[in-house]
Amino acid sequence: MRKLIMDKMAMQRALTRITYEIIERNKGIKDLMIIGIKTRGVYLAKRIAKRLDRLEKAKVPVTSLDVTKYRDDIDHDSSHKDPNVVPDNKSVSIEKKNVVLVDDVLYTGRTVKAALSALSELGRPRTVRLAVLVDRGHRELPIRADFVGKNIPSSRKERIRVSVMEKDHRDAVEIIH
Ligand code: 3GP
Ligand code: 5GP
Ligand code: MG
Repeated sequence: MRKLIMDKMAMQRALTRITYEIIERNKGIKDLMIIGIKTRGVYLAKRIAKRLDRLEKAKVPVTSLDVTKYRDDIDHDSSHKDPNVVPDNKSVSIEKKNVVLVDDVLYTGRTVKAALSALSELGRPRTVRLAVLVDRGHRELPIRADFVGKNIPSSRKERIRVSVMEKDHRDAVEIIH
């Protein structure tokens, strides 16, 4: 069974609110850098960066991290192996930057942990914050998001399907059980 949790408008509003929250927390966009976690986190990161550019009339750098390349996304137990972390652009400087990591769904927190390890290899940012479209609970590590589109309490058996226009030809968040 599938239930629509967020439609196109709800997703847009959530991303807009998160963008304002980022500006407020950062007191502007100085030294801000947006890093999307592949795959869908990257599209969401780009959308947030676009909103930041529009609101603050300046360009905010946006890049991506691949932390899921060797993760098995279907079998959760095997996905708990240490993921291979592949920063897209090793020459990108995160030194003293205020980094905002962006992902579609926050679940156990292991992906974020991998992303934090990847960042520490790239340099020492001033701050790292986390923005997610959906927090579905079930954390296995002491990790939380600073900016949340929507909290969706889920059972472990359920799945959250995030569809983005850029990849899936529609914007939607659904819960599948
Ligand atoms: P993403 O790469 O855009 O984040 O095939 C990978 C996709 O499967 C991921 O898309 C992710 O959103 C989705 N997915 C659905 N359920 C799960 C899950 O339980 N664990 C993980 N790791 N990915 C899941
Ligand atoms: P975590 O590492 O926190 O367990 O899971 C986060 C990553 O796994 C996210 O990048 C997300 O893509 C994926 N993920 C985990 N559970 C779900 C889910 O129910 N739906 C979707 N779309 N992705 C999930
Ligand atoms: Mg993801």
